[in-house]
Amino acid sequence: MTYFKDVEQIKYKGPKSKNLLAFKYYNPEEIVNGKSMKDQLRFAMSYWHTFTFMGVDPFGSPTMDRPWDSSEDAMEKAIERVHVAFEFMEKAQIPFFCFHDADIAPRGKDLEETNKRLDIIVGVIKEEMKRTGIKCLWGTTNAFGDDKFVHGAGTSCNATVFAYAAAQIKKAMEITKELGGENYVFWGGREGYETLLNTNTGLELDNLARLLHMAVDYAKEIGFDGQLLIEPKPKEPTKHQYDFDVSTVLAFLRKYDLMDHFKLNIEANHATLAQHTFQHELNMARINGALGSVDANQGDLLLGWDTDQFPTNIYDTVLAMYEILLDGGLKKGGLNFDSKVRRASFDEYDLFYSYIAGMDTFARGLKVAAKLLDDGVFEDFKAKRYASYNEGLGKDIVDNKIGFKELEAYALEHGVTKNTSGRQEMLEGILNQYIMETE
Ligand code: XUL
Ligand code: CO
Repeated sequence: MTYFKDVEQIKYKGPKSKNLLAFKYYNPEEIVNGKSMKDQLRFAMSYWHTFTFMGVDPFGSPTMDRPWDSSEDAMEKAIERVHVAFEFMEKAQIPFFCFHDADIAPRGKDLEETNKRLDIIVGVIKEEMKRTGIKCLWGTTNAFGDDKFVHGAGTSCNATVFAYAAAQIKKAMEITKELGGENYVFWGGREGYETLLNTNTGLELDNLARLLHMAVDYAKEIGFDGQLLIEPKPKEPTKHQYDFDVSTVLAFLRKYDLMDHFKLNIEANHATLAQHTFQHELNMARINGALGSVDANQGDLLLGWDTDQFPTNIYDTVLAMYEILLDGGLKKGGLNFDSKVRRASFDEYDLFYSYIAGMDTFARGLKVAAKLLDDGVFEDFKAKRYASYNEGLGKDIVDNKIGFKELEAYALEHGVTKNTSGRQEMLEGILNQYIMETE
C-alpha cells in the first residue's frame, strides 16, 4: 500500500528550483569537508513526532486524521505505521530513524504482552530496514508517559516503579541492539521534582546513577556496542529536571564515575529552555569530549516551552554545524529531527515540507560552516586573540610553571599591556557575508 501517491523520491534540484517537493541545498552525494553530505549530516526521523503525534495540545483534540491509521486493531495499525514510516523515509531520503518502544508498539495488558508485541513489530521493522537500507540511529524507552511514572522512573520514591523502569530499559536496549541501533538514549522524562517539601534529592540522584550503572553493565552483558547518551533538558514535564543542561549532566557523570560510558544528545530547544544557545551546549559537550548526537529542532523566542519546531533558522544551523565539524563530525551520532509539524499543519504532505525545510537548513549550515573553517575565519582570529599564552609569561601559566608569588612579581614589574578589541560586530558581519555568499 502506498500512502504518499503524489510524491516521488525527493531529489536535489538546487537553490533556484521552484519545486516545493525538492531539496534546494541538501545534495546527499555532494562532498563537503571530505565526506558526502549524507554521511556528514546523518539525518534521522523521529518516529514519535512523525507518526504518533496527532496534533493534540492542552486545549484541543487531534487534528491529524491519517489514512494509514484506519484499522481499529492496535497491532494492525502499528504494523501499517511501520510500512508508511519507511515509505516516508525512503521518499524523503532520510537514512536513519529514532524511536521509543511506546512509539512502535501499543502497550499490552502487562509487561509480558508489551514485550511480545514489541518483538512482532521489531520483526516488521527489520524487514523494512533490509528492503530499504535505512538504519536505526537510536532507541529509547518511554518511562514517563504511563501513570505509574507519576513520581519519576529511576528517581521514583516507589522501588517497584524503579524495577519496572529497569525492565523497560532492559527490553528497549535488547530491541535497539536487534535493530542495529548505533546509540541508546536516556532522556530523563520525569526524573526531576516539583517541590523539595516531599523530595529526597540525594537518594533520587544516587538511584538514577545506580540505574545507569545497571544499564552500562547490561549493555556489556548483551554485547550492545552502541554509544549510551544522556539528553539534557532543564524543565518540562517536571519543574526541575535533574539533567538540567550539559554542564549539570557532566558533573553528575563525573560524580558517579559514569563519564567513560556516556556522551550527550544535545537538543536545540532544550538548550534554549535552559537559557543557553544551541551552540553553547554543543560547545560545552565538545570541549569535554562528550558530544554524542543531536536532536535537531528549534523553539520559539516568544514561547517558554518545548515547541519542537522544525529547524529553519540558518544562523543556528551554521553555528551548530561549526561546533560539530570542530569535533571532527558526528561519528556515531546524527541529526535527529525531534521536531513536529504545527497542529494546524495537519495534512500528511506537511511532513514532507517540514523535513525538506529542516534538511535544507542543516545542509546549508554545513556548507557555510565548512567554508568558515576552511578559511580560518574565526579560528585564526581566536588564535591571535589568545597569542599571549604562546610564549613567556602566558606559556608559563599554561604549563603550570608559576604561582601567585611569581605572578605578583611580574605584575609589580610590568603592569599590563594594552587590551585589543574583541571585534564582535566585525565578526558578526563576516558571518553574515559567509551565510549570504557561500556557493
Ligand atoms: C523530550 C524529548 C524526547 C527525547 C527522547 O523533550 O526530547 O523526545 O528526545 O525521549
Ligand atoms: Co529530544
